[in-house]
Amino acid sequence: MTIAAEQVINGIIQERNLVTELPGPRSLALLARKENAVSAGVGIGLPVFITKAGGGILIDADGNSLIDMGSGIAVTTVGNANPEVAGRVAAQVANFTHTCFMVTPYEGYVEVCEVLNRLTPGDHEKRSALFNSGAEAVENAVKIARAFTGRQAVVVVEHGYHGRTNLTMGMTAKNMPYKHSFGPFAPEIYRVPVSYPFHDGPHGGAEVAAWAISRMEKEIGATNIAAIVIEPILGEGGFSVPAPGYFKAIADYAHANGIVFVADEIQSGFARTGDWFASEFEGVVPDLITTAKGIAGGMPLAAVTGRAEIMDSVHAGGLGGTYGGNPVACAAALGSMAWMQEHDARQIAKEIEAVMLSRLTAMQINHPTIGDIRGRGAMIAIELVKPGTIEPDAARTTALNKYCHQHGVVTLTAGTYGNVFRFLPPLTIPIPLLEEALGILEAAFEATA
Ligand code: PLZ
Repeated sequence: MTIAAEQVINGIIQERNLVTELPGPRSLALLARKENAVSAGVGIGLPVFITKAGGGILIDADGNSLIDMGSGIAVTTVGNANPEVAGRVAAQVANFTHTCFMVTPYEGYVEVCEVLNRLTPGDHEKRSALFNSGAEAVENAVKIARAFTGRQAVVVVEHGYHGRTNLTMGMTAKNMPYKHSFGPFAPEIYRVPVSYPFHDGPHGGAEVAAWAISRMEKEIGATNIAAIVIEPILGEGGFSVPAPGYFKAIADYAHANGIVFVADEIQSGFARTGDWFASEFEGVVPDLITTAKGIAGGMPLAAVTGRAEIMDSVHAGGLGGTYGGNPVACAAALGSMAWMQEHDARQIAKEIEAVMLSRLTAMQINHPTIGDIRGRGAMIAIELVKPGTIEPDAARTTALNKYCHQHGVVTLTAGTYGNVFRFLPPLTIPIPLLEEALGILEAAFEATA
């Protein structure tokens, strides 16, 4: 039998194929080594050790082919080892691997900043600065906002996630596993309500924004607030999309009060949701945007992009770091950005959304534990509850996740209550493979009923 050309990506046949139980013997041996060599503090979702990946498939050390519904937490949006990324990375590695941009610069860094300045919302003058991780980008957005405003307070929202460094742990809502026993956290961080339509009952976006604004007024005072930092779609918090009006009202409040409005688009950004940035669905132009994950096809790169007058308000030498904007990571980003533009990535994300929403909506009829189906583009989630209520069903979520893992589908959970099942497939996943993953999810619902 011949295999249709579109079913082979990166030399990998795009089909799920299990040749051992998961994890198989080689992965189990590697797991034993992991336990002896790696800190127990570093957890693993599914201990199959990966040797090759591409399209929508991950291949493990035992030769199993698994369907990738996580993209390494929204990172490999353009697919793993995308040839456009791999080719540019190889060429860059052969030329030079590092100089430190602050010591002797190179063009790739500037070019990545130019692309980010062009693609982020708003046609005002912009500047960018590059870093290594999402948390580092968030930290720098706060530094920049404080330098620009001369103010200290940072406002974040319930269910928000911003990273694992000290400042970003403090900005993150959920205790376990991110914050527990790691305090004290940085001061001057304030948390206000976020619109969460499935939980808010009759309260719409504008009303929840009014509560949040009232809290800022009474508990902090607008003139003390340097920045409001919000994810336009909650990431780790469970993919809740705020009700219309919420995000815009908070942004308007920030702009009316000299507060820097920062959209953390580290998870929702860069074509993932069917537009370059999720902020665009509400017509919001953030002052600063933080990006990471999907911008560089798997290489560590992050950025802060925003209004030139804010970005340039920092003293010379105030921003940086040894590796920030590493040339190899920049080459990967340029490859990833080129692929997205050539292949109309935003449209692919919308096609994935259509497939997922129709399958999940059909599943909900037989499985009323699916309380809510939400998200945008290739960033979709379901919230699992006791039928007819909003009472979380974390146990069912864990059971479903386990079933999918055992059957060769790499899935992720999320949510403050651990009851959200989220899907972040790479845009290179063939639709039949996506359908197969959803079929296994359906079987998981039946098996765990
Ligand atoms: N802001 C919105 O989603 C990273 C974290 C996984 P880093 N999310 C995945 C985990 O358990 O550590 C994230 C995010 C948003 C910031 C970050 C932080 O990005 O690159 O992980 O530092």
